[in-house]
Amino acid sequence: MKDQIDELAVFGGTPAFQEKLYVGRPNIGNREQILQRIADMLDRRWLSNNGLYVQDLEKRIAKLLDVKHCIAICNATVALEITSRALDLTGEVIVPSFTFIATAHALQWQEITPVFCDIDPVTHCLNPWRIESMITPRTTGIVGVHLWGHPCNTEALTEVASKHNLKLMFDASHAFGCSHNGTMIGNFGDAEVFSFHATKFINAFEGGAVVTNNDDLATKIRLMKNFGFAGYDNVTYIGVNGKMNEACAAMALTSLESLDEFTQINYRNYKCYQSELAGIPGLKLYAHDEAEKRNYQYIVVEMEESVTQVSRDQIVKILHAENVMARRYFYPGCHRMEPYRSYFPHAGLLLPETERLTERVLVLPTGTAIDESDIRLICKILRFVLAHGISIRKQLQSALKPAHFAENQGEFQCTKH
Ligand code: T4K
Repeated sequence: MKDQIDELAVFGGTPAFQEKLYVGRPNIGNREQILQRIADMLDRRWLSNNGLYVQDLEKRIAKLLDVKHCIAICNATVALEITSRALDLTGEVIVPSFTFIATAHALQWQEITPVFCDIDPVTHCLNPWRIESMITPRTTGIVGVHLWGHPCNTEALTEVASKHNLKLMFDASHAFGCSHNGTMIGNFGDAEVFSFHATKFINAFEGGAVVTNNDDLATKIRLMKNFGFAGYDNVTYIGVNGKMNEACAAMALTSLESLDEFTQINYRNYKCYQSELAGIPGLKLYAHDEAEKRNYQYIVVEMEESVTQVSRDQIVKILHAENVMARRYFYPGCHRMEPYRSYFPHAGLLLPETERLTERVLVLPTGTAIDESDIRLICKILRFVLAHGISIRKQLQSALKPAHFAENQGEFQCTKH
């Protein structure tokens, strides 16, 4: 452990970890089971197109979430695209900017304008009280994001959507296995979309699903994800290829069987971070509601730079040097990425909480790939750095003179004027 500032890897010391610790390291589950499923799949020679694994996965998810329909899709981005099209969204749709870019892109890809709305500073989800002022005659829907697995204020969103005759769907990519007032996420709005990307709580290598209690919508989405085929040689609708293949479904089924184990490990890690970070001035761990079902997949820390003296970006640089690959999700906010920043250069004026959070949030590694001793060491580094905030900031600044930081996809480089 570091006793002197010069021992930090950013100043030339040895990195605390020999190998990189990543945010979003995949949970693997039962290796023998996945390999057995892949072998069976090869023996059966049924690799895609609504195979047995996909059917089984859809049934198990619908049962687990107590929802009428689950339609497996190749990834959540395509699932969002298909669902928004099936809901006849057009014109403008209200979304948060503090989310992964796919939430906005899925709309813009279909020439639907994402209108960015600010978030609640505590939950980091859409602020329902800000929505009415963003509604125009072109608005057709709202897409809420259950960020970090925390449910949106579904009651208030449902009320505003029905008052203005808007469709309501949720990007539930982070919220598989989570509940809201005792009801599983998957049962809110017109439809909800999950991601089973490799980095997600339950993973299918790449994958996603739409869940809904609406029979007609489910039928439409099933057609749309399979080119519109209603049977052999019979296309009744315009569609795309959104199918999940059998290898992905095999992985998802295996992952699903480890849901309790993954939850326990994530919860153990969360509690470890909670106790190790307690009392560090200027750091606040995002609180998961333990009275509800949660997957604890994201360890989110907010930093108050006026207290810590080192900025969030300086902390990221220090941690990366120690091989802790912390992330700045979801910096800089969708509204500051293309094409949106060119379309709406002043969007930030209406998004004060989003702008504030994108400068403060740090996401730390968790999941089955790390253990409590890793977490204790990460937190010790943070505690040490923040105990010497002013000196470290000065040393970082002088080490960088006369160059300045430039950003490149979360990494930092020095560039000359
Ligand atoms: N809506 C929301 C709210 C989302 O968060 C996402 C996805 C979507 C929609 C769209 O879902 P999908 O269409 O993907 O199903 C990553 C994931 O690629 C992305 O799926 C996820 N959100 C987002 C939060 O994180 P990046 O740009 O950070 O990816 P990347 O390559 O930097 O990897 C993330 C971390 O995971 C790294 O620290 C490395 C590690 N990693 C990654 C992979 C793929 C591994 O250790 N092993 C791996 O196999 O977006």
